[in-house]
Amino acid sequence: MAKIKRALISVYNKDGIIELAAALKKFGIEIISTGGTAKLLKENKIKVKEVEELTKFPEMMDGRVKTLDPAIHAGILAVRDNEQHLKEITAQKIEPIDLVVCNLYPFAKTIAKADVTLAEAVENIDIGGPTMIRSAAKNNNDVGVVVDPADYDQLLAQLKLGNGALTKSQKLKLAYKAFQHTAEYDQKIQKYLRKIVFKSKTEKMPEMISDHYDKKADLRYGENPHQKAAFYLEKEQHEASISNAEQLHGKGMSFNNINDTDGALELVKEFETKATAAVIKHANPCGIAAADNLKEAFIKAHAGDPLSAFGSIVAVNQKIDLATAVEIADQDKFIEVVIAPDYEPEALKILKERSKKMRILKTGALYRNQAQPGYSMKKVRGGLLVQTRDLAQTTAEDLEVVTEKKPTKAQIKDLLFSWKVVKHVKSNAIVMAKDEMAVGIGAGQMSRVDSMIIAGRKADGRQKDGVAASDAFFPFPDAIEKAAKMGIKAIIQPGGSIRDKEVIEACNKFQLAMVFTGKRHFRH
Ligand code: 93A
Repeated sequence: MAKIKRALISVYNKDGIIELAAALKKFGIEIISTGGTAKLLKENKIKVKEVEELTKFPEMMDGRVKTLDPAIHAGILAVRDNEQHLKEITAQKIEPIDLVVCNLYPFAKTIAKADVTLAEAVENIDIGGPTMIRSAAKNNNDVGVVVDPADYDQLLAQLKLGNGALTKSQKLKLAYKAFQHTAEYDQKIQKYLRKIVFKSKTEKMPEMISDHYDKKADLRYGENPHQKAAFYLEKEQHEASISNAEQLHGKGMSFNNINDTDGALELVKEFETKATAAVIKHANPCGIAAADNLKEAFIKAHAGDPLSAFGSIVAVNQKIDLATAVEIADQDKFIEVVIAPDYEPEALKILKERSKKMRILKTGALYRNQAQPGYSMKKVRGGLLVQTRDLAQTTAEDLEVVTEKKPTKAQIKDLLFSWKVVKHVKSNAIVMAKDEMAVGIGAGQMSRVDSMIIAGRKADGRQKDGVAASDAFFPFPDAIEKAAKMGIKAIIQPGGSIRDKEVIEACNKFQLAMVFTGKRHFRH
């Protein structure tokens, strides 16, 4: 293992950095450093080279450009056993950098301040730091990267053991942590900006809405045969939707088909990262599952409530392959509409052969555009209710554990899964899930406890040790008792009832874990 000769230290959080730098010096490591860090180290009698000496540029624009320079990045990225790389850096008088110690501008802390401005937040987006971290992590064969002051002691211990060198596996582990760190950092920025962008776009409701729609087609009839109907499209179409999907096969889409297919498609769109299939009846999911492949997802989705799945609509979020098509085309299943981003040619052939009538729709890349802010509408006699779309997203970090029992990792996965599903179920909605499969759904009841009972009845034992999601808070602890008796082990719900305390106590009594999302997903 090659010894570390040169380290670049550039840290915002300077805790422990003097001790670390002093110890690195003892290994004979040369230290290069940025403005504030170099100053602190020099004040503490540690010899450092300032980055300017390498870049031959002063730090510019209040530090926005300090380390963004080939003198730094070629030094980090050069592959040490690549002669051409070494020749090229030597020709430019650039020396290799073997260790990067860096932590970033405090973006999260900045945006947590009550009166933070956008400009202030943006100024705290670190560019040079993540770039160095990623360079070092990419070249982890030759370079170590430390992003967390809590890892300094371990680094020194490893150097001591390695006689001034790090092993490949130590460097690979550090690289993993580094990419995790920059990914989380970027995600915080994205989330912060998302809030601002979406808010400003949807703040003002339009004065007039009829102008936004054009008639696409007359439909045979409406919800019932004695009603006339037509399909109108928004003039501006961005994201993939039922409105711009292409029909490849089958009978014309009816009013109810369009409505139900919309529900199916919007539901699977929630699950970008995993193969997901949803089975919809009357705009409510009767089954949905995510799995490692689409065939398995479809089988699990259909098995959620096979009885209700008769005459259903199926949406999936990935290209349909032959294996999945064979399952969908199964003669025992009666499916009215299939919608997917795309179809393998032999899959499409099988589906077309299944029935002349079955409608087959293709959306193209499902996640081609981020969800557009837009509106959802409801007709009332003599008027129209218009609201912004329910685009609220919930991640593991948004969950507040309120019970003595904490949910396990597997439960959190299922809680987040069921929470995404419950958003698409008519209120009052309860979704029971296990292993990323909806095992029981209670929809459209006037009392929450009834929805819980129905979900349990549909699950028929499969909910045991599973989780449940409730689209709105529990007004009473009665539904919790029912859930506990049915074997549910964790619950996700918005919280916010005046009886939250009693509801939490009921969970504690039955040793259930419960998390609050702080957001509700009514859908009436
Ligand atoms: O403004 S930056 O995005 N541009 C850079 O080129 C750069 N290089 C390092 N931020 C940059 N850094 C960051 O400066 C580091 O990530 C670290 O957080 C901080 C250390 O600055 P100082 O040593 O001056 O306190």
